[in-house]
Amino acid sequence: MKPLVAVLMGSKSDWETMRHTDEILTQFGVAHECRVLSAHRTPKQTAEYVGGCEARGIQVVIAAAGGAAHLAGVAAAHTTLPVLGVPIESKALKGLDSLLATVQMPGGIPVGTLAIGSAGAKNAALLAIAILAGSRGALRKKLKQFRADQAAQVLADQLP
Ligand code: RP5
Repeated sequence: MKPLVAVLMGSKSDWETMRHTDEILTQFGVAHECRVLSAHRTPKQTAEYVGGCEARGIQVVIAAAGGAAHLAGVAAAHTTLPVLGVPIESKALKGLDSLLATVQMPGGIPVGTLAIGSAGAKNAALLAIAILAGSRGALRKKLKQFRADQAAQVLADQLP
């Protein structure tokens, strides 16, 4: 199956967080591919990869990075596809650095920035699914079911 979502991360060390994105996309049956590409360590390859995404049928790019987290912004500079940014929880500043670097884009080049860490990684997948569901009824149905199951679980899990 041709991938619809590209999941990028600045380092293999980001996988511990980004495996949540991978898991949710897999759970929903959304074809995707995960790549380690860095805005700083592999700038040329990052530009080439993102620049080629649209022609390959990819519809959403998710980019995660920590610290000087420029990956999502650089990705957004090279494509008009929607780019969702996940700030990785850094050791030094607990991800506040990643959040600010990802979210503070100049007007004109948008990045939809999610929460720091695993919540952001999960929600990036769910937001990508919501975007894709706009033209895919079956996916919209799955998303509604996911929400209903989640609500039922919260209501069932009451305090003693
Ligand atoms: C960023 O630097 C990566 O996204 C990662 O979160 C952080 C640390 O990378 P490593 O030193 O673990 O490779 O570019």
